[in-house]
Amino acid sequence: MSEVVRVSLEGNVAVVSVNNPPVNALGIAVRLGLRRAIRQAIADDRVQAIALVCEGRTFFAGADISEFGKPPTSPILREVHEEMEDCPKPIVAGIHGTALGGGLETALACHYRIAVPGARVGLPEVKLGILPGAGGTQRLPRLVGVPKAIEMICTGDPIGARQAHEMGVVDEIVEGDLRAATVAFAARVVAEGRPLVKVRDRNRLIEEAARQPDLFHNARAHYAKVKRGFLAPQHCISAIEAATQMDFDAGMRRERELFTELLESAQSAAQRHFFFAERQASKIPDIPPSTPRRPLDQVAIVGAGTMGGGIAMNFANAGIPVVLLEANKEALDRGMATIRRNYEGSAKRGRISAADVETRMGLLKPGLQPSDVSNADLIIEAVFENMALKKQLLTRLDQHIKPGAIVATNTSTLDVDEIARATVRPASVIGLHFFSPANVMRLLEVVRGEATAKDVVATCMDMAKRIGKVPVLSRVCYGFIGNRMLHAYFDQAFALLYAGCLPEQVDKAIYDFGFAMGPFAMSDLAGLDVSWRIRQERGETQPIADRLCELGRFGQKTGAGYFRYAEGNRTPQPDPEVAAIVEEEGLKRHGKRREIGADEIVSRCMLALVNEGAKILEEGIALRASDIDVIYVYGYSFPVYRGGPMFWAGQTGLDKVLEAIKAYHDAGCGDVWRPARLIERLAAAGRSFADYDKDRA
Ligand code: 3H9
Repeated sequence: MSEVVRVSLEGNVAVVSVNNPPVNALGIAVRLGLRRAIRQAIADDRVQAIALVCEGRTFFAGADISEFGKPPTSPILREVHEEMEDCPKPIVAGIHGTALGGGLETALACHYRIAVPGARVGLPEVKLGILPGAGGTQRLPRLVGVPKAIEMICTGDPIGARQAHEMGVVDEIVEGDLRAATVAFAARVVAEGRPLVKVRDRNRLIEEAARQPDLFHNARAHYAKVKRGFLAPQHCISAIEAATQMDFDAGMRRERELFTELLESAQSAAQRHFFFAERQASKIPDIPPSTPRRPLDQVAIVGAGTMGGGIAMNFANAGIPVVLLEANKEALDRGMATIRRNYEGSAKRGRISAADVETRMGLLKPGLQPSDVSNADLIIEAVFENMALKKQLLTRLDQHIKPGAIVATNTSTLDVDEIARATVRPASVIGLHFFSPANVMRLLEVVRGEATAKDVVATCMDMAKRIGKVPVLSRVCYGFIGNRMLHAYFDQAFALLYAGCLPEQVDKAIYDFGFAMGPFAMSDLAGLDVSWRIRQERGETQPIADRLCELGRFGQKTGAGYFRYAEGNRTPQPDPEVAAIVEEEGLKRHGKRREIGADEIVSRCMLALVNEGAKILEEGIALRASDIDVIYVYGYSFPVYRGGPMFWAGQTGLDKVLEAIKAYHDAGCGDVWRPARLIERLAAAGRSFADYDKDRA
């Protein structure tokens, strides 16, 4: 018997136990082992039923994603499932942890399913740009009905065991020892002479759906809107529809065709890249996982403004006590009231309970004295973005901060090393760049200064996950990874305005590419006054933006910026007043205007990101190209189905990328177009950013 799949006999029940750490992915060794185990149990006359369980932290978490893109090895999962479903002896799946994707499909091929209360089940394939390709689109609707199957498969979100039980996915919830319960359930099935229930034979719910053709039409329209640009949800709906139009075997063949189309698509390649990129981002080559962590039981946030309040909520949400500090009582009261209002809003929308509001507020303690930070293991300053102010504040707090505590600065641009040097503990200082709104955005740039100790970095990477963030490490430079690249992107967005575009044209091209919004709607949302003030401090000008600010057009908050906004409406409306300013400034700069198509808009904005990203990589600011992708997808709404800017460049081809960058450079489009040496080197060697990441792993 293969090492990963073991069979033992308990009474008349064969226990098939799988152990393929870390998540029992259904790779070839597991598939072979499962098939052999089922055949062995069928052949053994002592066996009257089979209990299928997994060891370790979870039931099968799905097919082995790292096998995708390689030639399929027999037996493929659906072939194993056929043998399981046709097995003349009942098979009972005992589920703990997460039964996901191929894992849930395996359970659906069993005759009965039981689960522990904490288990979760789901078909998350859509998040990898594919569909459940081992019968999930054919079996799930037969069990739970088409509308619920569409929702589970198209969102990919898992459900808890209790809900799965109510929906009929799971037959029974069991407490205590799952292995023993699964064996007992299997023995009971035999003793009671219960039938072999094959999901494939249950047709009532899909026949019902076949009489409602609007169901599929409406689902297609809904997911075209909420998953704009994604191919997979539409294919998922087609596969489920097939279950209502043809018999089970034909439906399985249709599912396979649609699965293969998606698996071979650029979108799936991008989404699978992103799955691994996200997990890779928390690995830091010179900081081994065994690095000891500092304790983190109490946090202090200094500054109760929008940012500080949002940051504090993350910790309270995770059950970590927080002291929220302000210089004066009014600001503190205002900050606390805003947090309460946010929580109450969430409770009204049903996201949390009224009791949760009180529990979380109870974890937030207001403070006015510097000494209030003295019990904190982590102090995060979130005061106004000003170097002198931040240094002064940390110097004042120094004497109250306990030895070993971590001091974090929430800055999006300032030099973390300079801030660290102003304290008596530079090794304990780190940058934590939260994105706004800080209680919502998942990205956290963790900025490692030259003196930051390794255990401080390791503790902060862990802390980020504890509060539900996706941490990505950056070294120190102006704007770190995300905003430094954004600077190059905006440089091009403005260059396009001067050359011939209007804001709505640039935004439409970027929106159609897949971003949640274009650069100018984004500026209007963030507020134009912030960058205006920074430009003034740095002695820089941006005539179009400056003129809008001089007119008091600060974006959505003033009802006008690059666009106009009707009262109470956030939809950007093109504004002739802006068009006049853009045209005038464009003519001043170039003497003429030209027609610019969507392709050029996208090419210039994306290649600016890629070129700057490559410079960031070669300077060692980012560890990997894939880290940059994670930052752009989570922090800047880059479409995940394109994998992130660096992956997109790889799919475009680095030779073509370089050629276009050189052409913009030669056309005098600015220094931003000096090609990154890394791109030149990789393109010359016919290599990609993915190769670069692999070399450094
Ligand atoms: C599918 O099933 C297709 C079928 O319908 C059709 C087939 C024909 N494969 O996330 P973690 C690795 S598609 C390979 O940090 P957690 C992961 O890379 C699949 N590797 O742990 C990481 O490796 P490393 C549908 C996988 O506790 C390590 O395991 N299923 C897979 O935070 C730990 O992962 C899914 O999409 C995999 N399937 O979360 C579920 N899964 O340590 C994907 C994980 O080297 N998985 N790894 O970085 C998850 O959502 C989470 O991993 C899970 C655990 C919730 C299970």
